[in-house]
Amino acid sequence: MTDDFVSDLFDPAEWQLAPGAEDYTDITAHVSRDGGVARIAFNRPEVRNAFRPHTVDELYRALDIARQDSRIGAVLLTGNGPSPKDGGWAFCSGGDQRIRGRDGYQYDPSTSSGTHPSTSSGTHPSTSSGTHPSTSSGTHPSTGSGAQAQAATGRLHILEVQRLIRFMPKVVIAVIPGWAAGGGHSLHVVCDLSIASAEHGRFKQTDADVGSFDAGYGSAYMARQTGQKIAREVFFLAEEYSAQRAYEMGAVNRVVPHADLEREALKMARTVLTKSPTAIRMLKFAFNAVDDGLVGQQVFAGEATRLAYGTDEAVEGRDSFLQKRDPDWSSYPWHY
Ligand code: S0N
Repeated sequence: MTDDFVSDLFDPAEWQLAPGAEDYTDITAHVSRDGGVARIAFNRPEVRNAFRPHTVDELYRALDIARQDSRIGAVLLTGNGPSPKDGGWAFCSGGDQRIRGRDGYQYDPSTSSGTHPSTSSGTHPSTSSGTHPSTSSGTHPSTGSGAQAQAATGRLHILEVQRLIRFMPKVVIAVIPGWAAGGGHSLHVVCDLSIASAEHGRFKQTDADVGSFDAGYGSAYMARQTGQKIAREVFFLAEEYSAQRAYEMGAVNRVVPHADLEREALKMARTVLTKSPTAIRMLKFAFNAVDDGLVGQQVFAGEATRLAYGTDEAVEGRDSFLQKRDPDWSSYPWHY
């Protein structure tokens, strides 16, 4: 990837290449020059930014690098454009239908022979800290060696990207310059905030047209956002709707002139950066918890434990054990 041309809406004065981004082919990844915001973009505008397995590998990697970068508080997820073919704009049009197999895997002729680039290292970056909720086995499912890696090459693991967005303690903003369709529509649903181009922002949940269905966040969580009737209409009728209609549904936070889209998105991100990182982290996991069952409770509880470890009371518990004495809780009242 070079910085020669990224997207018509991309302002090179604001961004520098993200670590490791030189090798990406299907996405671009940048960090703001002031360090607090990541910009990650689908870069297949000729197919309305549809994703193939390799795209998903790169997307997961770039998001996870942003997750682990303690300078970054907000991520812009967008699609580069316009299409060199016809000038059309897209956020993302979901799974690349040209390579979809009967078994739910994707068979990509350009990557299915030999070792998939993202599987060659054998260890997913998110496993280095060992405890990310989306990687409970400690090894990313798309990694491995030999036959396992070969099989993993075709797997459409976009749902793992959804979980990474959901569980990363940073604010992820969907910046929608054009079509959000199918699995691309679901990605915008799972992002924390959405901002869309007034002129080109278009939404269509095509899953039922092509025989796929996001029965998780894409549909059920959308119903939480818009109400059941609207979400069912979006899925059952698969009609096109505008950015303004998406705003009226409660599916989009802001609709802005196309030319201002990335500037306004960056402004939103920078507003987030003025807030307490711990407050944002706890709020995001609190918003999630109500819909995420025991996993949501576990993530929120992990954060509560981390905060508790910072108190003198918890230090007394640890020290009493290490000093082989009874703990002295007398300085810590039973507050009401
Ligand atoms: C986005 C739409 C509505 C845009 O319409 P418009 O503007 O008229 O453009 P087109 O002329 O249709 O498109 C321009 C070029 O781009 C190609 N293209 C567009 N989308 C895709 C796509 N998703 N895959 C492959 N190519 C795509 C067009 O073919 C055209 O190319 P040329 O110029 O060569 O003709 C419209 O394009 C549209 O409806 N697109 C399809 C949207 C769609 O149905 N997406 C898939 C929905 N399902 C999912 O995303 C689920 C994926 C998934 O999560 C999954 C999970 C597990 C297992 C498998 C899958 C899986 O489905 O793979």
